[in-house]
Amino acid sequence: MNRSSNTSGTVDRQPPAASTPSVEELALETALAAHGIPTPQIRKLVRLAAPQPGEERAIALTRALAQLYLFNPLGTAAGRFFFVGAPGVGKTLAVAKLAAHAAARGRAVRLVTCDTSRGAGIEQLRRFAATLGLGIEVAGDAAALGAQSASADAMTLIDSAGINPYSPSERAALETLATAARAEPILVLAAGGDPADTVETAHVFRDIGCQRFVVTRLDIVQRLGSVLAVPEALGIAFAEGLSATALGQGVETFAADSLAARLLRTKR
Ligand SMILES: Nc1nc2c(ncn2[C@@H]2O[C@H](COP(=O)(O)OP(=O)(O)OP(=O)(O)O)[C@@H](O)[C@H]2O)c(=O)[nH]1
Ligand SMILES: [Mg+2]
Repeated sequence: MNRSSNTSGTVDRQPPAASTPSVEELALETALAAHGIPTPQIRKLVRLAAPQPGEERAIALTRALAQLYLFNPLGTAAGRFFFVGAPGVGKTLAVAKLAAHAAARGRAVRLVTCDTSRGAGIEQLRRFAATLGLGIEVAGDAAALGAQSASADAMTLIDSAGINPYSPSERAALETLATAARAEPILVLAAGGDPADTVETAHVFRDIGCQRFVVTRLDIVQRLGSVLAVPEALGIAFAEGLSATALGQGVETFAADSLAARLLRTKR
């Protein structure tokens, strides 16, 4: 309710007159609504993306996204990264693709898996690694992960088994592994699906310590509502976006401008 005072000193209880949205605001609203982004988030983005005179829509949206969300890619950084997520979201492929990306840019890469409950998990990573001319290390439990040697100059990517985020015992087991690994947990999320479901899942992994997330399946999903809902609700940072099954392709460093281009479905 608008409680601004008027000239007689009493409080004016009239609601503010709704301003008519401009053509530009309507066009942006329509583009964002097509992604299934919830209305309050659209309103916020449209408000922050009010274009300066002569400014392109993509530039204005880039400004709004940069103001609202964090972008913090892994790139080729040295360090230990522990990839976590629900079953089948693309963790193993993400590990392999990010390894290929970093190795192609000269970074030493170590590949580790603790997904030893199924032989298939190990073999899948081993096959990807062989394509890259790398071996893999198998560390099936907290003790083995904890006993791994450190290598300050390498990017060490650790694959894990998918967990049911609603299972307290699976969550606790994953947290134990992540702690033992002395690694930053990175959430892997598949694009598409219901925004509320995605946020609930992401919330569980945020509580395990994930501060950034990698998005998979951008090649086969058109709507980014569920992806946008995660930083909006949880404040965690966009890292990379993945959009191909081939190892050497489709690693996108998320940034406000590339995300704006995707949201407006324009080619960059
Ligand atoms: N088109 C496309 N397919 C993907 C992408 N990421 C993963 N996939 C496919 O999704 C399936 C599952 O990928 P995995 O990497 O095995 O998923 P995961 O999370 O490791 O699975 P679990 O270890 O069983 O939990 C595979 O068929 C992948 O090829 C992507 O970005 N685009
Ligand atoms: Mg896997």
